[in-house]
Amino acid sequence: MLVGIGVTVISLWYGQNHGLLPVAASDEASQIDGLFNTMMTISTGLFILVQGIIIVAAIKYRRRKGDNTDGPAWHDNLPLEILWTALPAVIILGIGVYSFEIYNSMGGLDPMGAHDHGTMKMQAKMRGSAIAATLSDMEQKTPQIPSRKLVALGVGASPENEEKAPDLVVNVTGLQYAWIFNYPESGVNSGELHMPVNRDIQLNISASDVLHAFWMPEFRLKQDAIPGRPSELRFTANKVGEYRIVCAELCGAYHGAMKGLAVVHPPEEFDTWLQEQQVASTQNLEQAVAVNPGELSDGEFLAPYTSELGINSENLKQLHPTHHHK
Ligand SMILES: [Cu+2]
Repeated sequence: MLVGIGVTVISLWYGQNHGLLPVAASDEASQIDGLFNTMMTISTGLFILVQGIIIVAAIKYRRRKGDNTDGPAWHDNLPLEILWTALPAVIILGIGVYSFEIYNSMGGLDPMGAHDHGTMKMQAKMRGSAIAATLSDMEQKTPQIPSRKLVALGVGASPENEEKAPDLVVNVTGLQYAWIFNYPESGVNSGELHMPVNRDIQLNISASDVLHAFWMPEFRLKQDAIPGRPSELRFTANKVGEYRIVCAELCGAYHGAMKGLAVVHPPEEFDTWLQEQQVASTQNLEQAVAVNPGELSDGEFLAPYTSELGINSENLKQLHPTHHHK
């Protein structure tokens, strides 16, 4: 009786104080941690019980000096067998139902649901976006809504957010060996995932070459990034700070270096960041246009090469001004 109470108290304490998990930075994380801590409590109890019995038995039933007889032959103990079959079955069933409940409340049972108006509205918006159209091919690739025949992948809207569009959509592309983030509403591209705190965020995840896995340990979220198959993560970051993004699928020689940064801002700070990025990307587009060789005259096009070619600028001016390189 005393031993039972002792084991229970130790297990309950260790289940809450194991210190194995990093900080929990999303609404979803606390639920996952609840499940993990429950399993930790049960495992600690079982560990102490099994190891305790082994140690006690090894001491109590050790061979005494001069005793060369066989031990008693034991077989078939029906009540014991029923107990050690039923107990794990009940525990596993309980954990199964518990984790199913958590997965459901996170939105894991219906990712990219047919009623997900958020994604569809967002994609319609993107098709009309002039900024998105000028982006390079790779970044512009938007995950399509999968055909009904495919199983949708990821974590979708929680049941209470089902009919709501997400506050922010970010397209995530995994490629050897980086994560690229595209904000379809503003046309911003970034190598870091910036987002506002306490907002409903939707990540549309895809890969442009091989399998990757998008893992945010502090958010307790992980989702495969698959070429040709979009997947989704929908969640709420609830702590301002910087967090790791890790590729969790061996994707090539530099897989170990495929890390990223998730930055959770207060909402106003996020808006400022987004505006800064928009300004920066507009400047980049103008620079790209300025060096488009198709728009240069022969003289302008050849000017940087004159010293290599041994031509002076006077000779360049003699070239026919209407002749353009295409
Ligand atoms: Cu990878």
